Amino acid sequence: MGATIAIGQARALLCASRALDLARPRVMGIVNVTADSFSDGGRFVDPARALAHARRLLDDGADIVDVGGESTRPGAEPVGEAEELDRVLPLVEALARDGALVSVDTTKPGVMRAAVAAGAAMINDVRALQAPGALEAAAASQAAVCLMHMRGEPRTMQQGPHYADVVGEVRAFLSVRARACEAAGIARERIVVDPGFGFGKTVEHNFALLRGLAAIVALGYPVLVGWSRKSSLGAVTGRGVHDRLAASLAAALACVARGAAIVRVHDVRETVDALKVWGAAGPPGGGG
Ligand code: 7PM
Repeated sequence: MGATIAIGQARALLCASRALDLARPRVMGIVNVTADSFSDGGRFVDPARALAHARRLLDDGADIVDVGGESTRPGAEPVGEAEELDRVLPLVEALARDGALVSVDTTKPGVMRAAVAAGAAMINDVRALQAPGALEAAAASQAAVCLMHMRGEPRTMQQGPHYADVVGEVRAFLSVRARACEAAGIARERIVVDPGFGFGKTVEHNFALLRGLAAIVALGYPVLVGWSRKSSLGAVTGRGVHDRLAASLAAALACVARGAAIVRVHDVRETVDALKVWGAAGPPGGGG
């Protein structure tokens, strides 16, 4: 009675040996192990500090922690595989030992394989497994995969991105990549898609994608969104990167209202509170 049936929406995501129930929205906490992460100011290059930060996010109610050692910010330079492994593996191992659901944010098949062996249960790839060998590395695991849309390359993607129909093009890309995963043997219950806010998109493109998010949700895969602290929120509010909490919460709720299943955020504690109130409010028009 009063249950909202979202047609075509998955109710659980298979992540290696466990299933993440998606009956309610889930929170992925961001753990950057990079020297140049735009919003952490490089505070978490030290692995011990990164581990403490990740554990706090879990304490704050993160359902997933996303560990990344290669900065994908616009203009960023690539990081070598050995360096990325050094940054990421000790964290993945320690957090998996704690029993956390660990995601690895990488585009490199070698890092995917090593991270999965160290206990990562999700692969978050901003290149949607398009690097040579990445699809095979993911398929050889039982990890969940997050396929993100990006237009262009991180170094140059914000230089005049153009779309005739941003929602249609992002949706078509995600559909093609998800089908490629399924053809490679990745069960559809393991697949998540992500429109990639800020990745080769203007402010207008990002808001068009938000308004049209239902079309991405309608693909039938759980949708993950990452809008936390990003510059489009600064464009709307005029706030700097460290003053975008309220904007990030509003963006997360706007996405969840349109069917997003997982929100990737820096501010886990506040997002969990916002989602609790959101959940308690029930669907709009639900009456008393
Ligand atoms: C500039 C833009 C600086 C983006 C930093 C970022 C996403 C992600 C990132 C996302 C998924 C950040 C990012 N963003 N993975 N990795 N979705 N799946 O905010 O939106 O950390 S990097």
